[in-house]
Amino acid sequence: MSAHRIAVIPGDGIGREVVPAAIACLERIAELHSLTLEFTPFDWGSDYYLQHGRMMPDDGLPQLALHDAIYLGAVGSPEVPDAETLWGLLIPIRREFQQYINLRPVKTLDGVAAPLASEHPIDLVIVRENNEGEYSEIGGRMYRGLPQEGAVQEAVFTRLGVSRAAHYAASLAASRRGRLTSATKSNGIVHTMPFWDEIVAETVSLYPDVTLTAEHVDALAAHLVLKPWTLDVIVASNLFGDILSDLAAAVTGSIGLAPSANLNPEGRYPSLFEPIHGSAPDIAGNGVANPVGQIWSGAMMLEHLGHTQAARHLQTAFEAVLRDGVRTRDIGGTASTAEFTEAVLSMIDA
Ligand code: GGG
Repeated sequence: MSAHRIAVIPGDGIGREVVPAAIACLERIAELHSLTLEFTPFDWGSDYYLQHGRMMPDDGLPQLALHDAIYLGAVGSPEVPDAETLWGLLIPIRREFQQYINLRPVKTLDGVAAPLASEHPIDLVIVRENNEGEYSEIGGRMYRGLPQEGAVQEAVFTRLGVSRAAHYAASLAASRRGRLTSATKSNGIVHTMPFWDEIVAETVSLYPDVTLTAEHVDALAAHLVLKPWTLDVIVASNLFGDILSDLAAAVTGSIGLAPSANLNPEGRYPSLFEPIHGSAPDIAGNGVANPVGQIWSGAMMLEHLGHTQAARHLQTAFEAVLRDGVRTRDIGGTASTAEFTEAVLSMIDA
């Protein structure tokens, strides 16, 4: 079995706590399934920025290109301007490696109370367009400091970008329950959203087994809170997908639970795996962060690398630990990150 080279960027805050926890689990799984996972750590992030004035070195992207996958913790620090942390690291990686799909599965997990979703289990996937849309560098500030000061921010939607996200989402829906919901806001956003709607509808019409519903993002947010179990696959723009996935994860109990895969579906470039949560500076350093989102992202990485059985083993292990009642603070328990991780390691061996 050939080795997989994995670039590891713990990043900031709790990223530095949950990444080592998840790597311990991945190493144990690798050992049991005779896989060779070579983890190469990169100390990039906000501390690197404070020392060097950038989030990663100039040759950061070429260094990452030498790997089969990238495993990221979190970025964000109160000491670094917000936009630097994303535009100096995460967004260049997503763009350089054509990771145009951000896959964000959300489901209820036994042992985790989800008061808003107690009636039926939730099992949905958000397909977020990951390379364009509202995440755009086009715009500017004018008349700084004057009463007439203003800012302009453009959103960019292309036929290529929207249609490939819609294809991916439709094909995923066809392999699941056949229901695709598109997040729109074409009543308020009069150019890009009608364009999004047209291309999504055109693309999904090629999938006869998929039923498409367009929902305004505000109504969809309410839908996610009130009847999330009726949703199957959601396709959304970059910003809408980011917001909806935090909301959906919170509905299942905590944003600490949810994983994500930033995929280059063609496999031409490395894909990146990260939990959806951020660096949580308010709890960083206390050893209490929930490592589930990071561990689950690791299972998605194993699946992507072609190791379905190993991925399932990891997934069933952390799910069994939750079912047994071992819980971190964010989901009503008392377990530390280390205690939860120990429980997962024992479950892997069981
Ligand atoms: N775990 C990844 C992370 O640090 N996320 C923080 C964040 O704000 N991400 C924005 C995004 O995914 O676009």
